Parts: sequence; structure tokens; C-alpha cells
Amino acid sequence: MATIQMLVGLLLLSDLVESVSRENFKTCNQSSFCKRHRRLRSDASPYVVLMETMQIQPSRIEVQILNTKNNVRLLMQVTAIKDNTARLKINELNPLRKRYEIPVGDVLVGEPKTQDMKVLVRSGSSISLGFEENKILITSRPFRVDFINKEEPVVSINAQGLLKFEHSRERNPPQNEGEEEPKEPPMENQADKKKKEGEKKGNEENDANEPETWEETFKDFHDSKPYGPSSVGVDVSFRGFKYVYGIPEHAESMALKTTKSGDPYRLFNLDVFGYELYNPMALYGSVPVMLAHNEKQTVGVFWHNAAESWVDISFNTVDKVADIVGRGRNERPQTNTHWISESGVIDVFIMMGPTAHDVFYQYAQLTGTTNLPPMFAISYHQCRWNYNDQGDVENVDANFDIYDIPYDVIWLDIDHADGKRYFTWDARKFSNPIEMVNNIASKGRKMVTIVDPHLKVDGNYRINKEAKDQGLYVKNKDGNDYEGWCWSETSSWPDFTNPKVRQWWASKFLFDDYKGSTADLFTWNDMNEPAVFNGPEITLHKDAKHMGGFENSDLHNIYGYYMQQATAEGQLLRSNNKDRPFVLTRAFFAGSQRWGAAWTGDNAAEWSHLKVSIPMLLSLSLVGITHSGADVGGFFNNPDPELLTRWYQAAAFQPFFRAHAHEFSKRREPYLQPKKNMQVIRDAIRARYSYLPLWYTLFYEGEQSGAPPMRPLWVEYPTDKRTFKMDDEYLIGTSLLVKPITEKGQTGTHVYFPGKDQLWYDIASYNSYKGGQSTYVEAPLSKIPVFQKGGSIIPRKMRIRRSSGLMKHDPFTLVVCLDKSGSATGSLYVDDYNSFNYRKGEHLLRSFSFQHNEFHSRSGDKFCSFSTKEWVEKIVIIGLSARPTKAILNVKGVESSLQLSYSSDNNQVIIRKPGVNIAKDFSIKLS
Ligand code: NBV
Repeated sequence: MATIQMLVGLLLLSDLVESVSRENFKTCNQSSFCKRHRRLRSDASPYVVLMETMQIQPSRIEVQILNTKNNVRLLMQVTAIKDNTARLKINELNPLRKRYEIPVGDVLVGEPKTQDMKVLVRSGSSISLGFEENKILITSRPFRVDFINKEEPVVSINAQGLLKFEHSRERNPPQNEGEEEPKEPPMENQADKKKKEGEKKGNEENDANEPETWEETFKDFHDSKPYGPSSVGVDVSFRGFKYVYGIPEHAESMALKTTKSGDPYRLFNLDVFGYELYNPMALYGSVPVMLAHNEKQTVGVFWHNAAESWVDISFNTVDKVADIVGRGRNERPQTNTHWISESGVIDVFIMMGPTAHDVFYQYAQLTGTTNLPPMFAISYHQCRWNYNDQGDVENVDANFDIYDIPYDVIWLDIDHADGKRYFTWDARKFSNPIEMVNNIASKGRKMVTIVDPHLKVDGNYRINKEAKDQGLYVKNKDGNDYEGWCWSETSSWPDFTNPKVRQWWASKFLFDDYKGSTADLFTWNDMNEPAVFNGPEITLHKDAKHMGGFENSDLHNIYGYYMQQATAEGQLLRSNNKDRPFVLTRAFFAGSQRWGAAWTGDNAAEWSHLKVSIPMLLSLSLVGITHSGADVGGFFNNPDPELLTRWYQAAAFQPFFRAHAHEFSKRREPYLQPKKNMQVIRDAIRARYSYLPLWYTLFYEGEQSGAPPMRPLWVEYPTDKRTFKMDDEYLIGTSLLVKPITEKGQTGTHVYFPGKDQLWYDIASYNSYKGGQSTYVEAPLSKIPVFQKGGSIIPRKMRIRRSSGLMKHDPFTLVVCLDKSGSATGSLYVDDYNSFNYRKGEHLLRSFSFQHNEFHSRSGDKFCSFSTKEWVEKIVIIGLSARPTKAILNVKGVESSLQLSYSSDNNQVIIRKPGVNIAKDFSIKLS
């Protein structure tokens, strides 16, 4: 038992984690399919569209594509999707074996809604189709598809000629398909020879005979590849765009970089120990979605494929794709990308924007949005590996109260379970888990336990026995249960790709099944890439088998998605769909937002890791994984008090806010810090609680629209070029600007205030700053540089208690920061903060405005109602030009006068105790 723990422990003990063992992970060159695609030449594409095979349906055209080198035919479908989106799908016309496609309803919430297209022009060599303000132009020879928005080509597919579709085939195919070079080439002149050599390095189709196509070895790991090569790839050019974003997860800047001189960005869910920063290596999750932005437009591309993928990026200052829409060569910048997947089909959604918010919405229509989390989930979480036993938990819980620091959730890591048998408790340490959870819950708090996917192969372990007996495990290539090593020693992995397995797993969360669990206990899914200590690249073998005979290589990146789904469904099941689930996952894929939150895995207690957490979270936010965070303080090693303090300050203004630490790191709960740091950390956490109404409102809006609460500046200031690469500051919604301090010893920072005519107010001092410029702002240790936009109204709760649950009925303070014209607007969303009743209309949406010295609170949604005790305690107005002396409250025509106070510092007006229930309409007139 001790073996693995000790082995890994020893490895870690040396205060260690210098850097990743790169040799454990493949480079593109060590991955045969990546290599094959990457060496393609753009002028040697063998594919042509067979125009005569075209079938035109109202919203879709279908046409065959011929590979002229081997005569294999593909079938392309181009479909117009509702809301300015197009879909391009290419599969084999006659595959020998069904290629893996993610079932509709899993990542895609349903069959995307289509819309009709018009045939605009059709000739023997091309066809152009129109829908909304878009045109799709399909050209036969060379094959390419251009997507044009309002006469501007924005995305082109195969304009670089890098399409490659490895068709299914029998081993040792007959050598007459034109795939082979003749053994003895005939005499030829030099020019011909050169051309041939070029072709050989280029897009020839002799892959089937390369040594690594029918089996492949990496280190000591063998991939049997029984089906041979099956990769797909094509280029996607973003026309007129210099900046592209997304395709997490990488420890990388928000604006993606050229991959010309290194590896492509890799998408392959992996447990990378001690990950390196600013490189394209794969990490725990994969979202194959890229956004491109310029001053005029934002567009996006979703590569709907769950196999290992690589994405190359290169930038051109001029549009190298000769423009075939009648404009000649274009002097516009262009970003060329090349998408390569090990298996599956080509299935690309082109989201035409034109704004970033449109792309968020378009993507949300396809894969869904982050479900509104329960309030505790967006509050502060206290975690470490490990809280050792019940006494430890009680002690931590009590200390938070003694030091007056709020927290909502305490987390238990792998050692709470009996020998890492998940769904059990180590009875020596946790003799009465129900009592423990209930004690926590009596303060409005919750608990989370970890549930990993590796199940200990142990005949006495009931969960393993059930899985084994019912045949629910992933199989190895020979059809037996796959076995590997993980925390629980020899383990097997449930095949979460199978709906039956997910159902079984979900039932394990029923209170009768998971003994010691209660409605206040939630779940953490770790190691679900999945991590296999003795597997290739520390994960499953590629030839491991899933439902339907598909190999892990067909769908690797979706395993973690399905596990989180099954877990969330378990929580739904146990509450009869009444309470909202909460599941944190390490591995994720496109659409994972529907099942809960994600975090950035095992970072380190270093300033550089604090800094990179911002672009990492922005990248996740841009592609839908909006409830995300990084381990506060850094997982590995020990942060000094300054780093820890600054980390708390940053994360208090990030979507998922959880402190976590490695088992060999020193205890670092906030109350253990030197007094000054403890106070500053407490203030940061309390600030989070005061802004919970804002976060909650943003998550509600995000559920409707797909918009992420944490946003890059360019999303709201799309024409401001200075913001396109900015990833050291960000917005929360539209109304808060955050510039965390991420360097040691720093006591001030240059903040860029966006918006030319905008004003920004420091949230602590209400000092104002002008937009459209960078200004140095003092930021001693106690200060978080956060600014409220002039023109916004932010709802807050200022009576901070031990947990958000205890603040449920507390009153609101509305902070009104005026713009230059003396106006402001804002909104607030309220419900029971926990159940799904809001979906039956039991919620409130309030809309606030201030104009001409009058404040109004109105219903923002007539179709909902909710009764709550919450009321308006205070309204703070910043930036009034003249001092008012009177405030008259009007509720349903009944007027009364309110107490006013004024501070000449920043013209701050405080209206005390309007006392109106938040559900009611009211106005206040100042004079
Ligand atoms: O379960 C132990 C840890 C966990 O604390 C961490 O957050 C995960 O990312 N887990 C990884 C496994 C061990 C990593 C060294």
C-alpha cells in the first residue's frame, strides 16, 4: 500500500518540482500522425470537389471530395446553422469501419438548429451560398471553402491545401492505389526528380506503408494500432486577423503565439507533473475552440473532435491566401492555423460573430452554458491535501470563525477514504462523517470529498466488484478489464463514455449507497484525464477499448468530461433534481461547463504561476469554461506570506476561488499567516463575499448568454488595439476592472483604464481615473487594484458573516458610480441560491438606473417572481456634481424622506435605509 505513496512522496519531498520531465511526453515529432500532417506542403493538395455529385438541400449541401492520389472519396456537408454559424463536416464516403463521432446530446446539446441557404452563384467549378449576412464559397480545384461575412472573407478552410484524411483500410493494402512510389524509379530529369521529392515530402498518400502507422512505440509503450492510420487535419485561415485566443489548456499567454519554431499547441488531456510555463505542451483539459479578433469583428472556430489534436499557428502580415472573392491579393494580416487530430472526422463549426458576445452566444447554442452554480460554489473554498481527520476539520473550521474569516466549503483529499477506495471513509480518522458534515452545515457551510476514477482492484471493495461484475470497466486491447497503477495501486477505470456506466456511477451518489454523505457533501473529480502512473504519457494506453469498440485514441479527450457529467448526474439523482450540483473537475473538454467547475491543476507556489493564472483563466473563460480557478498559493512548495497574500487578492476576483496545497507543503491557512498578512487576506476574502451578488448575477447572465464573468478587456473594448494582448488585467462583467499584483515586492502598478470617455473609480477610495490611458496606481500589500466603471451600479452585501449561506437574507448595498453625464445602470439577480426553482420562474431580476438625480429599481423580467427577505440597506452614489440635501423615496406612489450623508471626498453620497424589499419597485429623487 505504502509503495506508491512513498515513491511519489520521495519524488516530491525535495521541495522540488523543478520542472516537468519532458521526456515523459511526446513532441509532435514523436507522434507519427502529427509528423505526417506537419510535413504537408501547401501546394500539393490532392483533393478536388466533384461538383457533379452535389446535392442541395435547403440548409445543407452535400458533395463528394476526391483524393486524386488514391481515388478515395470523402463526403463533405456544409450546413447553415441558426445564429450566424456554419458547419463543415468531412467524413469518408464509404468507411470500412465507423469512425468515432461524439454522440449528439453529449458535447453538442442537441442537433444544431439549421437555417436555409440560398444558392447565389453556381458554376462547374464553384458554388456560392448565402445565409444571413454570410456567404459560403466552395471551390472545386484546388478544394477550399471560404466563409465571408458582409463581403469580408473571415475564415477559409483548406486555403493552404493542408487537408489530409487518412481513410480506413485493411493492413497491407494492394499497392496499386497510387499510394506507392515505384520501387525502381524510371530515369528522370533533375527537375522532375525534384518535383517528385517535393511531393514525397508533401501530400502524398503513402502513409500506410510508413513504419509507425500500423503500430507505434513511445518509450516502452506500444500502441498496437489495429486499424492503422486514421488521422484527419486541415488548415483554417483567419483572414484579416492578427490575434487568436483559446484552445486551452496551456500554461500560455492569452494571445496565442506562432508555433513556427517549436511544437504545435497540443490538446491531449494529461497529468503533467510540474508543468512549465509559456509553452504549447498539453495539460489536463482540452477545448478545441479558437477565437480570432480584430477591431471590426470577432469570429470563432470549434473543432468538434475528441481525439488527441495539435494546432499549428503562423501569422502573416499580408493575406497570403489569394483572394478569390474578386478583390485580388489583400493587404490584410492573416493567421493561419492547422488542426490535426489522431482520429475521428473533420467537423468544424464556424461562428461568424461579429462580436465576441455573439461568438459566446453561438458557441453556447452548440455546447451549452455554465449552469448557474449554487452560491456556495462561487464563495471561498478551503482545501489542502490533507485535512487528516475529523479533529483537523473541526479545528480548521473553528479557526476561521475565531479569526473572523468567512469560508463556504472545506475539502477532503484522497486520504479521507479507506485506502483510497472512493465513496468510503477511513473510519479511524472519520468515525462519524455525517455528524462532521452536519456540524459544518450548521454554519451554512458545505464539504467536498474527492472521488477519482481509478477504482482499486480489490475483491472486498464493493464499488470495484460491482463495476467488474457488470462489465463497466474500460478494456485493454485483448478485451480484458484494463488495469494500471494509480493512487489506489492496481486499479481499473469505469468506461464513462458508456451511458450505462454513467448511470451506474450516478447511483453511487445516492445517500443509501454513499454512506456518510449528505445533501451538504459535494464532489471533486481529480486524475480524470485519466492519469495512469504506469501508462504511456501517464495516461491510458491508446489501444484501450471503450464502448462500441472505440479506442482511447478515438476519444481520449472526452473521458474526463463524461466523468464529471456522471458525477453531476449523481448529485441530481440523489436530490431528485431539486438541488444544483457542484463538481470540480481537473480534466475537461468542450461543453464541460454544463457539469461544473474546473481548475488549472498542479501549479506551484511561484510568482510566475500566479501571473500565468490570469491568461490561463481568461483562455478558459473565452471558450465557455467560465467557472474556473487556480490553486490559491500554488499547489507545490511553500509560498512566502507576500506571495500567498497577493494570490488571495487576485483569486478573490476570479471565478472559482479555492486555496489548495500539496500534502508536503507547510500548513498555510490564512489564520496561520503573520498578523498583517492574515488581515489583508481576510479583507480579500471578505471583499469576495461583499461582491457575491455581482458574481451571482454574472453567472446567471452567463447561463442565459454564454458570456463569461471574467473577461479580457478587448471583449468590451473591441476597437481598442491596446487591449488585444493584455492579459495581466481583466474585467469582471463590464463593471469591475482588476489588475492583480503578481510580482514580488511590487507596491504599485500601471493600470490601463479602457474607454476613452470612461471614468473608473478605485473601489476602496473612490478616487477616479480617466479612461483611455495608463496610470500608475499605488498598491501596497493591503491594496488590490480594482476599479468600478463610471456608469455602473453594483449590488453588494456588506454584512459579512461566516458563510454565504448565513448571508442569504441580508440586505444589499447598491454602489452607484456615475459616468461623465451623471448616469449609471446595473442589475441584480436573486433566487434561493441553491435549488432549480429559479427555472420555474422563482427568481428576481432587478434593473437599476440613475439619471437626472433619480435612482430607480425596476423589475427586469416581468415573468418571474420570488419572495425574499433581502432588502435595500444603503445606496452609495459616487461622482454627483452637486451636493443633494434631500432624498425622497417613492414606493407605489407613497413618498417618504430618507437620511442622507455627504462626503466631499469624491462627492460621495450615502442614502441610508431605504428599507425597501429588493423585490419591490421604487425610486429615490435627490434634490
Ligand atoms: O489527490 C491528491 C492531488 C490533489 O491534491 C491535486 O489537487 C491534484 O491535482 N492529486 C492531484 C494527485 C497528486 C498529485 C501530485
